[in-house]
Amino acid sequence: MPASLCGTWEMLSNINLEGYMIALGIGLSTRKIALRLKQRKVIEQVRDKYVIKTLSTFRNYVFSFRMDEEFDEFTKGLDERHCKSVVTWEGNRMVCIQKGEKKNRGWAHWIEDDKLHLELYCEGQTCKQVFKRVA
Ligand code: ECB
Repeated sequence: MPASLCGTWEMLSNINLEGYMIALGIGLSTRKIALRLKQRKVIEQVRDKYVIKTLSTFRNYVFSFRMDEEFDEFTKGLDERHCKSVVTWEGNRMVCIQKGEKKNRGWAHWIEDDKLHLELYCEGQTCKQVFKRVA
């Protein structure tokens, strides 16, 4: 099992969220708000069940899953699409593939230098986020 991702994490950097949001078809006014947010991640694990909460002053996004099990994801408050999503470990990376209307969509989390890293990708655009641990 790779280093634990569990805990509370505060955003340090957020590169190309704009490109990622455009790829998802998010409108200009929502993008302007979203770009200003300092997101927090809360990652919890109980036995084989994970919960990842993305929190902000504007909207929150919460989803839960079991490893290696495909589930229906509805990206409520984000681009509001339905995906067939599956999360697996690839080495030390927690990798999610989000099959649906948008091609080549997914994300990966990993720990590097005690920081939580996240790449969110969609149709050739990649958003890179780094978080520091706060709890
Ligand atoms: C929930 C905080 C951000 C709210 C932004 C609101 C509107 C923008 C609409 C769509 C933009 C798409 C994504 C914003 C960036 C990150 C949100 C969570 C993305 C995600 O899928 O995180 C994964 C990996 O940690 C867990 O769900």
